[in-house]
Amino acid sequence: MTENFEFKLLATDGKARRGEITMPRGTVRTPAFMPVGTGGTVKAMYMDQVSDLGADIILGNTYHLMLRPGAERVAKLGGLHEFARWPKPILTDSGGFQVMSLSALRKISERGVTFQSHIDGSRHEMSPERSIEIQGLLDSDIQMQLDECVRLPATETEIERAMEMSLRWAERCRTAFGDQPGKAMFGIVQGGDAPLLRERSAKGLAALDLKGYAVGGLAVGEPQNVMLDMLDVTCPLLPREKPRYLMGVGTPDDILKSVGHGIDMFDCVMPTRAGRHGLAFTRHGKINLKNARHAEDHRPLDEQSSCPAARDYSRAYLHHLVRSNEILGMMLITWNNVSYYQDLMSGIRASIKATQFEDFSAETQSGWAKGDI
Ligand code: PRF
Repeated sequence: MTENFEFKLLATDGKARRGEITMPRGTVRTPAFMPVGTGGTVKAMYMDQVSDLGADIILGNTYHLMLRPGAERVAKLGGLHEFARWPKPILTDSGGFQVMSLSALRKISERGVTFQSHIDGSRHEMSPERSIEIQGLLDSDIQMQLDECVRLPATETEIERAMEMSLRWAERCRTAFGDQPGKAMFGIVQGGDAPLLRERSAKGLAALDLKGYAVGGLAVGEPQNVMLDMLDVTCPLLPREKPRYLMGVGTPDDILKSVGHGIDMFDCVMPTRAGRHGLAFTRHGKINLKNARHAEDHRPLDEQSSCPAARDYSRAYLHHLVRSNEILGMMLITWNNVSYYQDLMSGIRASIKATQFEDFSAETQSGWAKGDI
């Protein structure tokens, strides 16, 4: 195992890339999907299940963990890996995005963000430096710069102000992070739906020579074609030999298309959140298990899946669990969904290796087109 953080590009197929990030806690095969483990748990799953499904890395949240149980407390308990019993790599989001979407009375200025906790109303401040300090206390392997994400639609003036400030924060975060050979701090491209602002952001960050780059500020209210257009503007301006992470994306279709535009890493609450709401992702598309038509359906979600949740339980039983609000219903459907997402990524990687990404993509999409069966 390496002492350093390294990204190796192993193969390309059109704009799609297959690679490997190596770091002391393990190797991440890309394109990668990171299950979201917000508060130190991938909701409704055991870490062993997450690992067994092929996830090489999970995402944790600065915002949630700083409020509860507190970053200093996690550090005292041996860091997030030890605390949550996930020994493999962890990426932490910086907190700004969650502050803006979850907390009350939030204020953002050049110094950072101030906000009130959504849990107990307590007041907090987070500067770019403090965000990096917290991520260090959590001992996360990939740390994200503090940024400001503007929801779309927004005025160009507003998008530009947030993008320029995020760029200045990237520098402050880089200084605060310093030189940590086995870890990485990623910058985040902002710039909304304005191609020129995306360009300025990507070039500004590329000049900072960071170990990886995220694309933020997308999947925040714009249509999918706008998101993909922004990737087309952004990706060519990012260094080819560094990983690219599209934050908070997305549906299986978003992921497939974004890989086709040059993205290497993803995270999203979709598989876990949908799982808790009775929505299952399968090769044949989404299945809403709340629906009465599953009440006497003997078939499993997918008899060909290697995941017991997909293969061994009838839709009728899953329907019953969901309707009765049973914990096991959430656990089984989340298990199925994370399995589906990890299998999708593994299929994507294999197809890039075989230079058959386009065919894989078309076949996968036509599977979904068969609809809610
Ligand atoms: N910035 C950060 N986290 C994020 C986003 C962002 O723009 C998004 C937008 N899709 C999701 N998560 N820091």
